[in-house]
Amino acid sequence: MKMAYPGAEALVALDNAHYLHPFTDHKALREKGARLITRADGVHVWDAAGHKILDGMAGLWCVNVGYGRKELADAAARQMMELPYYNSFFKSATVPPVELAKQLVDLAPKGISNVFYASSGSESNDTVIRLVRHYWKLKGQPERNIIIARKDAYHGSTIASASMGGMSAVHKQIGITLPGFSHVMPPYWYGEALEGESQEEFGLRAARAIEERILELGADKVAAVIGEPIMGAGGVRIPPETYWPEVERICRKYDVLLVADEVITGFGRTGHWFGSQRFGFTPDLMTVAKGITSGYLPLSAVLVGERVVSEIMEKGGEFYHGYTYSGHPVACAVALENLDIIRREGLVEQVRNDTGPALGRMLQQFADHPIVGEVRSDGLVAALEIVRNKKTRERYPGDGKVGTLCRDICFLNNLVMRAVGDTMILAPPLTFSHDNIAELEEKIRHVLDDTARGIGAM
Ligand code: PXG
Repeated sequence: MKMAYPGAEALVALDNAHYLHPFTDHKALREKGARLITRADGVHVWDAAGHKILDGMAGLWCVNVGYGRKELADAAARQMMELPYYNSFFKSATVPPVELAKQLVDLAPKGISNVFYASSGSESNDTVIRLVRHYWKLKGQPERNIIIARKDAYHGSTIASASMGGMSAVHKQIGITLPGFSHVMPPYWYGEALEGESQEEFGLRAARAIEERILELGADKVAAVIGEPIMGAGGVRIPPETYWPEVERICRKYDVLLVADEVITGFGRTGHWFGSQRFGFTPDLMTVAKGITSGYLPLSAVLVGERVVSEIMEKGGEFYHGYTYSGHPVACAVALENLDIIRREGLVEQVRNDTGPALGRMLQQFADHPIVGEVRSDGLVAALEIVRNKKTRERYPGDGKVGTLCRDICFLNNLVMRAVGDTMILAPPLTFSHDNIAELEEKIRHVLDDTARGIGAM
């Protein structure tokens, strides 16, 4: 194929020769070569061949305000000329992270009063682990060191955050995962409910799996419970409304810290600033990343509640933890401008009252499609689950082969939709308009029909 971007073929060859990509089967990648993305604007990206592609994943769940925002580039350039870098170790601070901390605290649920910065969700979750253990040591209960997480959770790719995550294939590849984590069932009604069990009943049962585990381990051994308000990379699993309030009640009952991993659900994704506000619970700690800068620069943070902060402040003693780029002034300047855009354009309200419900209505039409088992969405995050038998919810054999086929057909139709097994995922930029929803609808119709024909289901 003739490529529109100069030197594209040579670049793809160099990519094959020298670039190890994240989460990639390199043997398979080499057979076809990478798809080179060369520019973007709004909710579309362009590849080297000149295809205009609708980005249904906001990059990787992060480009919340969309592409091509000059304000963000200007904010970065201004800060780079003023002060490109200084650290916040050794009793120093720079201006943007201070201002950003105040804004984050004001946006977060009540009780959150302080911010610790890093550059990625994985690092921030490592910080969560360090903070939680530090807290219980300061409290004189160092034996409280187990963190309960959910199976299929994604908390990052460092050894600690991946051990805390619940992905069995990842654990198998790591070999010896870190001790100190215990995994319980996820709140995945469509996949795990008993026959006739309502969403509400199932939500309570899934929450009580945490209580059972606390009792099994001994409450005096459990430091924290961590969860994504909506599980993202695990397949957009939206918990029943009963789940989080019950998890919160259980954590309070046994005096266990509650941690919300808001890396995906933060900054408007669900039509609320944070997923914990959407589901009505108050975490002691929160991890944020991705949408904090809309992905324009790497930045993450742990938002820390008064319960933990007061212990650290009162007892004193150095917390031996931090990163060179903790509170990077340029990344924080971009985050400040990004929050301004979200507020100025009313994106959170727009998702909650307008485009979120509109996306949900559009997708629900496909619930009748012959290969679609369940359609679920919340704000601008959604999933279409492909099944062989709609009644029994039987999946296709082949461990995600149909999802991969569907994703490849998306590529052919200039749509980015991610596959998790046989579940197709959407998390578009929060600027997604009604026109974009109409464009998406047409593409999804083609993609699902072609996928169904491809597997002989239509
Ligand atoms: N927590 C959650 C909930 C995430 O979704 C991380 C932590 C780790 O963040 P960093 O910045 O270290 O990547 C994530 C990241 C996918 C996919 O395929 C999802 C993520 C990362 C890579 C791929 O859906 N989420």
